[in-house]
Amino acid sequence: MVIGITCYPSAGGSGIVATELGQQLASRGHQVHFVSYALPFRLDTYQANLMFHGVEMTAYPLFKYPPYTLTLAAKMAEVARNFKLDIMHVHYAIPHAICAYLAKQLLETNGGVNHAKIITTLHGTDITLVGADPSYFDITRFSIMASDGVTAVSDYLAKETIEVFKLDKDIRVIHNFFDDKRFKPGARGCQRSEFVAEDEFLLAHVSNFRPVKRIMDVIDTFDKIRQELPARLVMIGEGPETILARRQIKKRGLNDRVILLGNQSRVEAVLPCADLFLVPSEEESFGLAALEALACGVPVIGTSGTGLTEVVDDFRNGFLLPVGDTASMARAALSLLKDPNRLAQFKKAAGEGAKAKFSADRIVTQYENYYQEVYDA
Ligand code: GMT
Repeated sequence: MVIGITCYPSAGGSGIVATELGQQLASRGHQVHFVSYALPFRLDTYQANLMFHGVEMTAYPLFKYPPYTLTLAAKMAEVARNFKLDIMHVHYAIPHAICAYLAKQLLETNGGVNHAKIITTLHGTDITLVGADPSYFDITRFSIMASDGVTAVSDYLAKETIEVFKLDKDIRVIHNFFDDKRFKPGARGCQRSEFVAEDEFLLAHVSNFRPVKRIMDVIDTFDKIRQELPARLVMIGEGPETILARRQIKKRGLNDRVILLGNQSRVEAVLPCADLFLVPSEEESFGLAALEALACGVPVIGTSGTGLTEVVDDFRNGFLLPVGDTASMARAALSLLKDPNRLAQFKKAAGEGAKAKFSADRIVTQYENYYQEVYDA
């Protein structure tokens, strides 16, 4: 098929899923066209069947807020027309779903023919935080209803979407996935000794450092752990809470215990070195970062009542605890770290569980089948 993919190019989960999906589809022989304002974060190597179309913005003094939505819609229409797209797949509803709708209208004006179907993939905060905000609610609901197909990255998110928007629409759940050729257990490509001494444990965290990730809980949980066991924490990513994190790390005297790596496009080079992954988020529709950790053989300490329940097998390859309960998170982590046999079992179950449920081979086929189904409808 000829597939257009629109996503945020920044280092967030939705852009990463969109990029990895495009790469997988291209390697299966589909022609994939990315449309965005910058080259997506993980789209860093040439690949056959894969093209990128940048959205150029024209600055004009009248525009306090440059109208990216309009420029993007026009670009999507241009790419759809020039390359005869079969599918316009947009990731993160706001504003991409409404841009796809506009692009379709543009293509169909003046007797134009459009055969591209719009598929919107909902990722989480586009529904739970931003979409539910009164200023975006109606337009988000409209753009979901106007899509030819809608997918959500978890049952949790699909239910939340139906509930929040009172929708009568089929939402197909297609879970996130990982490339098992890159994300593997074992310390390949990463030197544990770069982060910890031989007798120390390594904890890891990856996120965009937004308030929803509860970065202070990551630091607090780690602080409690390292008071009982020799350990270090490696934190990957950056965002609005990075400054607060640095301040907190300093205040607690953890400067030599916490390594802040900033954004890294190849997290699979670091994750296999870790013993445990911390993701104490307030909300998580799925938790791609947690899946990538599991895939690398790293058990997860995360939050219950979120989409993480579909990713982590509680008491098998991780522990899920109430939001904010850093005492229980630290206790769960310590119980594992102090029991080498159990830790080894959890690490094994992490890699196996991830591969059995979320390998690219399995999930990308679900997207291909869904594309065909929506195209034929
Ligand atoms: O929270 C993030 O990491 C960013 C956000 C995004 O859209 O970029 O992530 C959401 O989409 C990811 C990919 O589907 C999910 O794995 C995350 O759970 C989800 N984040 C939230 O729901 C908070």
